[in-house]
Formats: sequence, structure tokens, C-alpha cells
Amino acid sequence: MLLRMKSMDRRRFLIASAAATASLKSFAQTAPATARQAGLTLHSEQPGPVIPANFVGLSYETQQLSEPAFFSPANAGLIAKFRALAPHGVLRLGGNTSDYGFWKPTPTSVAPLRVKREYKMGDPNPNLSYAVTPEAIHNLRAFLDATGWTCLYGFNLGTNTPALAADEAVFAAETLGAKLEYFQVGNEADRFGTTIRDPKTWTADTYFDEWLTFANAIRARVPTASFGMPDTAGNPEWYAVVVTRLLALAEHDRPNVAALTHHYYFGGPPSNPKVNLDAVLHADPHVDKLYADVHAAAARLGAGEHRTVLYRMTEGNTCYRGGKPGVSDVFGASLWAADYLLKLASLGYAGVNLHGGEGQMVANSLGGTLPGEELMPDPKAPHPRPFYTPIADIDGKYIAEPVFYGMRFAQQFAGATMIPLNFDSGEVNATAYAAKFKDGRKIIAVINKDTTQDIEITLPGWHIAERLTAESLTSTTIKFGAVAATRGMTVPAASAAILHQIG
Ligand code: BDP
Repeated sequence: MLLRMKSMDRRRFLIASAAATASLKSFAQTAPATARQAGLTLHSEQPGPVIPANFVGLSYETQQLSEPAFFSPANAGLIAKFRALAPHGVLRLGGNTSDYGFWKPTPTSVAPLRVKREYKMGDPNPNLSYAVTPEAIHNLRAFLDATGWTCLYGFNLGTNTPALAADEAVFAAETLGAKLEYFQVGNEADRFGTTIRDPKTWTADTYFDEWLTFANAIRARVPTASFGMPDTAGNPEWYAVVVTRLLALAEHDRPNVAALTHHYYFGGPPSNPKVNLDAVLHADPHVDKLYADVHAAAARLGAGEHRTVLYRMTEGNTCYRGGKPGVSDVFGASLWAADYLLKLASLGYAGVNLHGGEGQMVANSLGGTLPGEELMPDPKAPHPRPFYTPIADIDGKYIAEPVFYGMRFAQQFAGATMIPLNFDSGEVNATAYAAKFKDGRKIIAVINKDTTQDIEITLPGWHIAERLTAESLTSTTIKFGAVAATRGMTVPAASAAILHQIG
């Protein structure tokens, strides 16, 4: 995967990280005496994008389905966490493991034959193989009913046959019914050239040819099937290629693409020193680049078909290869998630699925281990596995992790229409977002990602209703909740706030 951070030479990096460490310390010890004034003006007369009610989503490895009790109505602890995160979210099933599982409709069904290949660091073991059974999909349906969520269902493209995918699609479409948003076929196929396909011939075009064979086999059996694609890791130029190929097909030969999808990790792997709290809390130009390309491609497909084509960020997080201790699993990641989700909402994304799940499944997606554990002084100490997961399973208990709180913060905007704003926080590293609900109620989020400087919002008629806080950016104990309306308009360094109108 590509590194998507601003390049910094080593000397500058050392200075920046020393400054960040110093400011983290000073934040923990003393609060700054004066807050910077930050002006905020709403432009309510120019409404922005509507944030869908199911904007917030989670992404899990498809291999989770190999344990049918996981997404099942019996898993009450997990259901409670999904409901606490969002009343109507979207569960995406995919990830690297999705290209290694097989549909096993009867106990005697066998896996398709596999072409032998070498193991490559950061990808599944070539021998990974697991079954997805009717029981798993039945349980998934009941789990979705219990949570109020829907799903994006991912098929194996890497090591599968179109006929088997079509069989699975018939069962999944019937069983999931209205709980199915759309199908996806293949996870991060733009990386197949380094794993399960020949790098000499693998391109966006050869991917599209394969994808179309699968999509057509599925459509032949499930005429109502719709798809999200290309679900790429990087390579934003793939969106333009797939749209050109789709539009070149006659209308009746064209599968229904409901959404263009892509992934985003701030950086990685965990050993990369450029993945640090200071960096993840600064704006990343790659986010804007992905948006510009996916938005243009979705608009072109929509114009060609006289309808709206959505775009969704279907898998991502702070640090690929399972996350990084001290970055992905601390309060800084809460602020990152809050800001990232609201930024994508303001850019018109239909939703965001942050990746996580059970440690073993994410480890399998990477070849068997979570490399971030090598960076821990004591890997045996209890910790979220993977480090970036929004919901961790620690000793059999589901725990809301830092990223969860940031998502919960952004969830306050679900269903509202974004309002453009001018926010002048001077040199303070802060962002702000606003939206209006159908009943006329307005909401503002201020995310102060600065490590040292407080800001005071100048906006008569508003008060701070909720705060997202922790002792420090590296804290793992996070608070998000209502506050007394009389406490002033200061958003302290390394914290975020939701503002409501008075009265
Ligand atoms: C993505 C894969 C997912 C991995 C994740 C990671 O789709 O399966 O778990 O990266 O590296 O590229 O953490």
C-alpha cells in the first residue's frame, strides 16, 4: 500500500515529533491560560450534502462469517455496541480474507481449486480457506434485524468461480432481503497484481473484465442485484476506468452500480515512524485527492445513466496492517475519526466504514500476525486486537474503543443537511462542521486537534451541549456526553464539542 503522508525529511520529522511529545506532556500537566478566539459564520442559505441516516458504518473481515455465532442474535454484547454506535448503520463484509473464503451450501460442497502462489508480507497466507455456510447468512440476517443495521456483502473474486458466487448471491439476496444494500465483488483488486494475479497483465481493465463476468453470473440469477465497486486500496484512477467501461456497455448489458467505493488508511505499516499522533491529526491531502476522483467518476456515471450514483468509503482507519499502538488505540484516534467522518460527510460521501473486528480475523487478513504487537513493551498486556478496531473483544467482553467515540460523535449529524461555514481558528489546528435537521434544529461540531492551544468560539445564541474529552491525546479512557449549558464556549486543546442553539 502506498504511503500517503506529506513527505518530510528525517531532520524535520525529528523536530516535529519532539515538539509533539513536548506539547503532549505540557497538555497533561497544565492547561493553557488563554484561549484563542475563533470566529464561525454559517451559510445556511447554501445547503450542502444530506448526510444519510446510515452514514456511519463498520467494516469486518468476511472470514468473521466462518464463525456463524459471531454475527448472530445470540451475540447480545456485540448487538448492544452496534446499537450504541448508530441506530441505522451499515456493516460491510470484505477485507483481504474475502478473496479466500468459499460458499459451502451443503456439508459436502468443496472449495474451488486454488492456484499456488508465494506468501507475501501483509497479505493472507496463500492456503487460507474457510467456508461461508447458509447458517452464517441466516444468523447475519437476524443480527442485522436485532441491530437495525443493513449490510454490504462482499464476494470472493480472487479465488472463486462465477458460478459459485452466483449460487451464494441467490442465497444471500433471499436471506438478507431488505437488509442488503448491495454486493461487492473482490477486495482491493488494485493490489491483486502483487498477490493473486500476474502483475504483468493485471490492470484496471483486466480487473473490470473479471468483475463483469462475476457480476453477469450474479445478475443472471439475481436480476435485482446491485453493486458497489471497485473497492480499491489506492489508485484513484481506477474509478475513471471502470466508469468508462461501464458506460461503453449497452444499457441492458450494464450491471447496476449503486455506489463507487474505495478504501483509505492514513498510513502504515505500524513500524513507519511517519504514522504518529501529530501527523494523523493534521489534514491529509490524499483525502481530497480520493474525493475529487471518486466524485468526478460518480458524477460521470450518474450523468450517463440519468440518476445519482453514490460514493462510499467502505474500509479504512488510521494505520494499515492492523493499526499502531499509541496511535490507533488512543484518544487522538477519536479526534481523527470524528474529523475524518465529518469531513467526508461534508464532501457528500454516502457513508464511511471503519475497519476492525476480531483480532484473529484481521491477523489472518495480514498473514497471521498483528505487526503492531511487536512495538508493545509487553504484547501480553490487554489491548485491542486489532489496534484500530472501533469495537474490541477483550477477554470475551466487547469494549468501545477510541475510534468508536469519534464515530459516535459524528453520528450526531446523521440525517441532517450540511451547512457550509467559515471557521477562522487562526494558527490553531481545529476544524468545524455544521448541519441542519429537517425540523429546523441546527448542530455544530468543533474539533480542536491542537495539542496546546484552546479555542473560544464566538457565536452568540449557541452553547456547548456535548463534549468529547480525555485526560490527554494518549489516554485510552474517553468521555463523550452532555455538559451543563452554562460552561462557556471554550473548546480546550485536544478535545471536541457539539454545539446547539440556545432555547
Ligand atoms: C486492508 C485489507 C484488510 C486489512 C487492512 C490492514 O483490506 O483486510 O485488515 O488492510 O492492513 O488493505 O489493516
